[in-house]
Parts: sequence; C-alpha cells; structure tokens
Amino acid sequence: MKKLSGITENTGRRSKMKKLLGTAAAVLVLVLAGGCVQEPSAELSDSENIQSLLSSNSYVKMNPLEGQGESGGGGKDNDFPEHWWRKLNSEGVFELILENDPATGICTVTVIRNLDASFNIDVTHDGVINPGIKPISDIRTRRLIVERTGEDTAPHGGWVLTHITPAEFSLNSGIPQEVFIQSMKIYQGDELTWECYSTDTFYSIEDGLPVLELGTLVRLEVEVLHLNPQYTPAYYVYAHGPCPIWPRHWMNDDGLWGDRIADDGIYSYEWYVEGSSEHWFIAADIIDADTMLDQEEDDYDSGAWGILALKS
Ligand SMILES: [Ca+2]
Ligand SMILES: [Ca+2]
Ligand SMILES: [Ca+2]
Ligand SMILES: [Ca+2]
Repeated sequence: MKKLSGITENTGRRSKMKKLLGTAAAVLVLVLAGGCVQEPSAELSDSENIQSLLSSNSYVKMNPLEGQGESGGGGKDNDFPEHWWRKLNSEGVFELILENDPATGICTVTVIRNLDASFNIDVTHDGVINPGIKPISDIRTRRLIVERTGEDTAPHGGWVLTHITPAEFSLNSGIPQEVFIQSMKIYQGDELTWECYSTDTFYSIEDGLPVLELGTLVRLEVEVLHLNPQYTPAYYVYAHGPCPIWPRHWMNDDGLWGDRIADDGIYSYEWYVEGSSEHWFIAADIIDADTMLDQEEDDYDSGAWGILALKS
C-alpha cells in the first residue's frame, strides 16, 4: 500500500491525466451508465462489488459547479461580466479504473466523469440577462481507496471506502488549459482545518476530511496558476460551497472581505457556514480572463478542485 491520509504521491499535475488515461497499471476499466449496477450480493465479484459501492456512494459525487452567484467586484465593476453561470447538459458515464487487482483486499480506483455543460456569460452591463453561450467539455477525476474489511455477505461484499482525493476538473475540449488551482486551505476561525497541495493526496474518510460546524466563520484560501496571462486581471477565482445566498462567490486577493494580505497570490472567501445537507462539496474554480471578457468566442478555459466537507 503506497498511500495514507495526508501523504502525497510525487507526480506532477500535468503528467497526471496522461498517466491516468494511458496507465499500464489499470487492471480493469469499467464504464457504467448511471443506475446500471446490479444489486449487491455475495454472488458478485470484487470488481462488481466495488462498482456497486461506488456508484451509490455520495462521497464519490462531483458537483457540476452550476448556478448563479457573485460575478465579482460588488457587481458594479465592468471588468467582470454582468452575469455568468454554468448549466449542466449531461454528466456522461461513470468510469472506474481499478489500478490493481482487488484480490489483494485493497484497491486504488480512479473515478472519471465527463461534464457536458454550457457557460452562460453576459458581458453587456445593461440590466438585462442576455448571455452568450460557450460550450463546456470537462473531465472530472478523483481517486479513492477501497478495502475489503468484512465478510462476503456484508453489503458490497465487505468493501468499504476508506480514502478519497479531491476532485479535479480539467478541460476535455481540445482547448489548451492555461489556468489551474494549486492549493486549497480551509480555516475555521483562525484554525487551519484542512489543506491540499496536490489532487494526488489521499484523505481518510474517517478523519482526513474537513469537518465544519454550522454557523462557524470559515475561510477558503487558494493559490492559482495561469500559464499564459494575457490580461489584467489574468483570471477570476470563485468559491463554491455552503455559502450564503448564492452557491458561488468571488474570491479576492485585495486584502478585504476576509483576505488577510493584499496581492500575496492567496485568494480568499470567508463566510458563515449554512445549509442543511449531511455534507457539502467545497470547490475553488479559476476562469481565464480570455473566457470572461467576451460572450462570443469558443474559448472556455477553467480548472477547479473540490473536496467533500462533513457537517460536525
Ligand atoms: Ca446584460
Ligand atoms: Ca491575499
Ligand atoms: Ca476570449
Ligand atoms: Ca486560455
């Protein structure tokens, strides 16, 4: 076993997709449409039990980052669009890559979901919602570890989920991706609750995920990368999660609204946790200014990381 909570595999970000998609280590690739999973039973093989465990497990879900939210700059700044939002068209199939033989009783799995969506963007500040639409074709990847801990007759043949990585959203459109999230930190008050510097880091379901208390002041801090900045600002950064009013908020690096230091490359959003669900998907999202400054061009360029947060 090569991974534990908080331990990062030493692989580079941009080599990762290549590694995943061309991996020689994969022993089994399973592609299943949603819902097409057999009922769990002792008759199933290990791989079938893993499929049934993961296809019904809410920890495996990856949010499409849909919905309206803050554009940024208090809504008055013409550098930001008047409105923008993603609209999900289809999530495609659910692809599982078993990276080793599950007969060992422990298995690392890559989960891939495609995302077919529309980027609605309105850059005309006229008080009217009149967006253009840019196509989104994304691939969302997460890895996880499952272990066989019980008897064959236990649910899913005894297989349980023990560790997950963050979900990573990458372009699958053929357009070169130039914007990336580099790190994520979640604070409650001034205490660091959770941090991530690589989407290859596995977190224990048991005690490695952020656990948030309702009503607590939470701050998300992220660092980002633009490989080819063309504009000032070169990109826009957003938080998604159990936030007030909107599910999406602008993250700033201007030393205000929770951002501790202006212009230090750390973008922040601070809020009081609300929401009633059992757990939440907290994501950070960077969008290229080239995408945000017009509503005609087919140039959607964005990257995101998302992690599950549990309610205490
Ligand atoms: Ca408009
Ligand atoms: Ca800052
Ligand atoms: Ca453009
Ligand atoms: Ca770009």
